[in-house]
Amino acid sequence: MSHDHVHLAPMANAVRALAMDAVEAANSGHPGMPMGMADVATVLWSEYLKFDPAAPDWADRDRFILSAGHGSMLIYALLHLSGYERPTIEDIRNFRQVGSPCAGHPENFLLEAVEATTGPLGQGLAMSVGFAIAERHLNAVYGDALVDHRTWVIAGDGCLMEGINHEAIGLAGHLKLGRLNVLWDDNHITIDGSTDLSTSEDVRARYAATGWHVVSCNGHNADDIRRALDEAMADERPSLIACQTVIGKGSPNKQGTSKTHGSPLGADEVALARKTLGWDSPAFEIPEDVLRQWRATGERGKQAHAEWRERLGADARADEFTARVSGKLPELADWAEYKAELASSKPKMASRKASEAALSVLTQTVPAMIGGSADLTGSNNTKTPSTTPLTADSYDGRYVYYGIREFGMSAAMNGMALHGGVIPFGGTFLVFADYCRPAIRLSALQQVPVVYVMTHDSIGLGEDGPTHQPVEHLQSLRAIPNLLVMRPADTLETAECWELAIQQTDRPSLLALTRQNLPALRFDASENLCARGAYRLRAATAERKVIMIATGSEAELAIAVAEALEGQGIGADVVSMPCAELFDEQPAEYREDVLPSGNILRVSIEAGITMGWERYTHTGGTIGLNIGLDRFGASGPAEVLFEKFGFTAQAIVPQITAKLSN
Ligand SMILES: Cc1ncc(C[n+]2csc(CCOP(=O)(O)OP(=O)(O)O)c2C)c(N)n1
Ligand SMILES: [Mg+2]
Repeated sequence: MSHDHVHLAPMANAVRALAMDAVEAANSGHPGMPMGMADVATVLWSEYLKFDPAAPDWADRDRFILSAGHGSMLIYALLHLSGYERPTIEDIRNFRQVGSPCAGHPENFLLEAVEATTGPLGQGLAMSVGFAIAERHLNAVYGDALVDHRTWVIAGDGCLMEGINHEAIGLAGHLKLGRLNVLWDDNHITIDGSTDLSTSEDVRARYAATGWHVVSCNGHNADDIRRALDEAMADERPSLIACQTVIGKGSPNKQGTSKTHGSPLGADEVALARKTLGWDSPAFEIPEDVLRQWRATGERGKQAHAEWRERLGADARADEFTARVSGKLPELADWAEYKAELASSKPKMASRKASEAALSVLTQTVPAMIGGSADLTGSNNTKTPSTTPLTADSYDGRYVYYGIREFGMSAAMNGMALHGGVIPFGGTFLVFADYCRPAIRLSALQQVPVVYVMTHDSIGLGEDGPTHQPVEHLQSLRAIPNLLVMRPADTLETAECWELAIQQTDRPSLLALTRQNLPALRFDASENLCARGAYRLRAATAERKVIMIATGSEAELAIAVAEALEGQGIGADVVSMPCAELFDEQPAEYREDVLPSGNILRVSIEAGITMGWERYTHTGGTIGLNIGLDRFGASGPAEVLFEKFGFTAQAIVPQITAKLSN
């Protein structure tokens, strides 16, 4: 490679200038990180990264993830300078303003070339592990000609200090993801000041201990950066490249201090930095020769992209590959038959088993599905005959043993989904949704169709006791926008929910499934009623006085209650509500039909907190009844617990009749 040493410094200074000027204009933002990493990023983008600014969706591009998302101006500057259509210089002038795609932190849904939403420290790097898994898997399936790219990450001290970093690098080291290269902005500074305030960890030793290759470089010396990048690319292991940098490099009075981390430098200091850097262009103006140099960096990728397109054109599986990376599902062969069979055979089984049965059919027809579990494979029932293990020796496998790394698993699944070409699903106990909640939130924010398989969804798990019994989880997950929380009531509903989950293109789904057996409740598979979110499972025979709304294992109970009420001449509907979010999206007439307004008592039944159920039960002047569990559970057999906590017809019927008579 021939390197034009002379021009790298002005190119890097263009990044610095845009960063400090945009932060100045917004009067908020983080200039330190982009200024400190400008040299490293310039070498990476101009000589190593495989990208084509004209085709941000090119399937075989290298992925660049700015895990240190607070340094968002770095990626905005790189994208603009190298010639992407967006962000424009106008977008950058409007950094951090409503309507600009240059948001405070990089958002994958605002700029096509932003691969992942970052800012919650540690998660960008952890998602990158998923990107790297997806790349190796698709490479194993489609070969070097179509899939052969790297995942580059810029991470800060914060990303490496967060607990999730341990999970992420452990998984990456174990899977020997050699195409994952992490550039660590090793600047010894965080918000509070020197890293000496809070850590004395030997980060390099920790990475080495988890199977990573570690190399260091002077992050302000282009030759040294190249040496380190070359070494990282040559090594078979994932690499940590510790780039020794000075935060805010170029700001004469503030560089090297936390003052540059998250505040504008101030007009005077910006002027001094211009002098120091030898940068005399006005704010937001890039000298033509520097811009030309930057625009030329896209040429390498343009060429590579053209060659790749030729290979794709000649590939027998071109159509299949293109459909797959664009997220198109194949025809679900045998699926209608499968559901019809459930409706007629009326199996009694736990919904986790029902999920396994559905998955067995789906994973056979949908090769993009990659499963896994955080060490609860036998409990979550996530493994099927079609999903052989994905290991360092066989990336073509489709089942990841994530280990006891719920957060790492979930972040990796986000990365896999963002990469494209794979549909990740992974399991743990519902109670441990808390261990991965920040990643579930990012699935929803990033609009990716990850599927969370969360079993042991109530006190119905029994003997493991309150540490393992979710109580507040369902409602707290329903509080996350853009997440479908699904709690099916029987095998058919479970199949329907799975069908819906894999059909989503821009939101994640979470299936809450039972450990204990459930009877079949639905005997007609002609329409996917779960798609409505809620539907009338049982219609009142006597004059309707009560509507019970139940989810999952409590649907069976609601039917028992309804039958007891009918015995007293009280007509009772049972509405099964597997997915409140989907119900809320239904047209008003449908919702009115299922939950008619007027003087009918509404009762919610769910073995979890009642908070939130008032939305469906307290309407039209009627205060309904909420049957739930507003306390922690207890250790014991499931049936005993349901009885103890009032989940029986005997306990519920009198509450309803009392309510009706006053
Ligand atoms: C999970 C999480 N916790 C806290 C923050 C707030 N925060 C943003 S940047 C930062 C310091 C990060 O330090 P470092 O990664 O070294 O960045 P540098 O100061 O070197 O740019 C913190 C605490 C965050 N964004 N995410
Ligand atoms: Mg730092």
